Amino acid sequence: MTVSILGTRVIRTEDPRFLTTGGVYTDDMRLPGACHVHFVRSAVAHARILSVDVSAALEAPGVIAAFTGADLADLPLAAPPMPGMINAQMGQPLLARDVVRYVGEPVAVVVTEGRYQGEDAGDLVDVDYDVLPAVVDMAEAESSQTVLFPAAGGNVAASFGDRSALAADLFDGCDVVVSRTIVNQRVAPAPMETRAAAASWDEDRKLTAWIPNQGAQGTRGALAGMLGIDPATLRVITPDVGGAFGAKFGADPEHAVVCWVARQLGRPARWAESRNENLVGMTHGRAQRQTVTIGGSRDGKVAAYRIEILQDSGAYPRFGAFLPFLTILMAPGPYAFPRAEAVATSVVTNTTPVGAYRGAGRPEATAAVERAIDLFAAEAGLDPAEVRRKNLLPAFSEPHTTAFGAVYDSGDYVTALDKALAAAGYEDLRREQAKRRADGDLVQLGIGLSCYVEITGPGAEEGGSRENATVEVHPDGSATILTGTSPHGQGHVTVWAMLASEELGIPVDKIDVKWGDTDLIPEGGGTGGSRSLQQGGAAVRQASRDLLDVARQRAADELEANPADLVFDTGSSTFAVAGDPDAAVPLARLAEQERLFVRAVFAAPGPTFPFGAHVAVAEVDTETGKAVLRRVVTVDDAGTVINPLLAEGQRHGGIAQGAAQALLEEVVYDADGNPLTSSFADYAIVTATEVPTFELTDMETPTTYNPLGAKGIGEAGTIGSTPAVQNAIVDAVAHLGVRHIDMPASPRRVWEALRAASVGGSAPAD
Ligand code: MCN
Repeated sequence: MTVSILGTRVIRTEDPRFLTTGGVYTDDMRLPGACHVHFVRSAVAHARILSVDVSAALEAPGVIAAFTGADLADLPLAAPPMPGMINAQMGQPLLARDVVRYVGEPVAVVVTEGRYQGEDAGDLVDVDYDVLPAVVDMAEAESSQTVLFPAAGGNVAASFGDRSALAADLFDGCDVVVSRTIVNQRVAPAPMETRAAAASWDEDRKLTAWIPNQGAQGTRGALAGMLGIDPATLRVITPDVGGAFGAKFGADPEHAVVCWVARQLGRPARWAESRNENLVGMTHGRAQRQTVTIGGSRDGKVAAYRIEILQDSGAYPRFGAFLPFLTILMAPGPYAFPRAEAVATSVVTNTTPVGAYRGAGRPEATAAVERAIDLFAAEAGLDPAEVRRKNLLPAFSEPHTTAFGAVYDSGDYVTALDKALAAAGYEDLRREQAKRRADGDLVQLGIGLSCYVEITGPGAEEGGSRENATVEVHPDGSATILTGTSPHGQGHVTVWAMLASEELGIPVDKIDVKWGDTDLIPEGGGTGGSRSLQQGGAAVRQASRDLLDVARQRAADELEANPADLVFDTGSSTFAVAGDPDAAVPLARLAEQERLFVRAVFAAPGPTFPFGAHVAVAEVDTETGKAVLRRVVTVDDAGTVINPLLAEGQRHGGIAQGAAQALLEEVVYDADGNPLTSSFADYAIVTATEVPTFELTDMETPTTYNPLGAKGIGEAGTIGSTPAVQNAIVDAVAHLGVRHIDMPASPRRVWEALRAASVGGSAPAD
């Protein structure tokens, strides 16, 4: 009997290369004769450009050329996504033309023979700015006299729902009603590999662009749009990618400029940004201000919930302007609230554009509702675990449609919560907390909970719900898979090989996986929204099975047998006539005369909804305000898990990133729109010292939406952990009168909240 490889901890086959010779990233690509592009970026947040003088830069050593917005004036503006939903008048020129709208906006480029010459020459570009008032606070953007795009008629990029239609009687009959404005702060994706591009045009005017991205096909479309060229004349290649976290989907104006420069100068061009550029130039994430109101009975049953969202889109609406759509879709989370309302407005401000960042809209929904539940529990004087249990949807295996139109495929939220509480030893933790409170310890203990459900593989918004895969078996017994997904740390090479190996019996280490070359794989949805396994992996399985059908026919011809009489033995990867093992032919031999390959497309009937529960334990020093995360215990149910090692890796990374938002990370601007966090000295990116070892509990509730039974796991950890950690910190000082602390819970914020509570007020909102 052959033992299934699925569900086993196969070690990542990607790693030997990364751990020995290292990856080959865009900046490592050899491109003989390439010139280097250096971006001159705006030093002011909002200004009219009076002039850009590149003459001194042109005299500097190594300078080949310099270009300004005027040189690219005939190129289309980079259009906001989601036409019809987001104000189309807010497009971005590839290089600023008349106005700059954020610090870091590309204004000019200097092209040099050597990379470092560009840094020096860039300083010689003289930009004359007529500085305008900057809109930095999203709450001021809506009513501000300063309008970023006069043609757009205001600073609103998008509206979701009708604010004037909010029900006046939503909370009627509630014994307890709490309302609070909370901040889901702006964070930086900060992948290890910053943005980069290399571009080369051949004699037939065909462009090849090497770009670190999350889907070469989507990047091709975005680049073609910005360059005003036919996508068929463009080949995008994805070298190794050092992390992306949602921020490398599609293409940025800088990528298009590098391609344009290469065409203009008739020689290859390349660019790799510095960390400083990355922190101000790459899209940021989150950036919502949420007003939550929750009401219900004194015994803890919630009757109504409302969330009003203000989304900061940054200077040019990108995916960030659309985030509230997903936040609203997931607003009630796993709860059975009888009444719920949600509205949102996305505004533009003079800050770096906001885009997708791990979870993209769903962590914001979870953070809001999980804070709201805790506020409600505190007001009613109830245990937050009990309030959650009372309001969670009961287990269901048939699709459940929410008030906001999400169709949850399957779920068992109460079991997830109970498992997490049991694994954490919840009762013991509460006892320990009670003791420290009674003793008046300086260091208090906080226990934070969060229950979540999220959407994965959400459809066209993040790459489409269809995915293709081609599987080919070679005469030497090896196989190749072509996939439309685009791994950048998720381990698709290992898992796609496991899926094909399971069907074909070819060992995992003899299966090669290719992606990220639009000439080789013209179609694909890429990797985002934790869609890859449930759609791309399902396509690999389908292609493998279809390939066996083709091979069976060939084997039947060869063995002069009826196809139905053949048995495929995965152990030996061989077809044999049933009852006559001597009449056999190996799969590999069937590829000798004619290539043996099949392309399959898997179309998912809909997105899937992974869920879970997190328990965080934090200690807070009540004198200094310093919070330390002691434990994170999680249940993350992603349906059937194909490789537990990889799924756990995704959970670990996700939990750390989510905890980082609660504890440390925040992009900060001053009142004039100057970024104050443009290096890792100021942007407190999480490290291993700030997080404990995570305690993971398994739970698998398979979905019927794909033959693997799998839901996504790539973002779950981030979604669950942020509110659990935030709630733990608030809980540690709740007995001292603190009800809320905005993220990140820096010692200063915690200390201020404690001080405000001790003088009878509430924490200052900042
Ligand atoms: N997996 C599994 N069983 C499941 C679900 C997933 O074995 N039930 C495995 C998959 O085979 C895959 C991995 O877990 O190897 C993640 O799969 P999936 O949940 O389908 O997510 P994607 O591969 O589509 O990854 C996208 C997701 C997103 S949206 C972000 S953002 C993110 C993330 O993955 N960015 C990452 N994880 C990241 N990890 C790294 N190292 N770097 C990033 O930039």
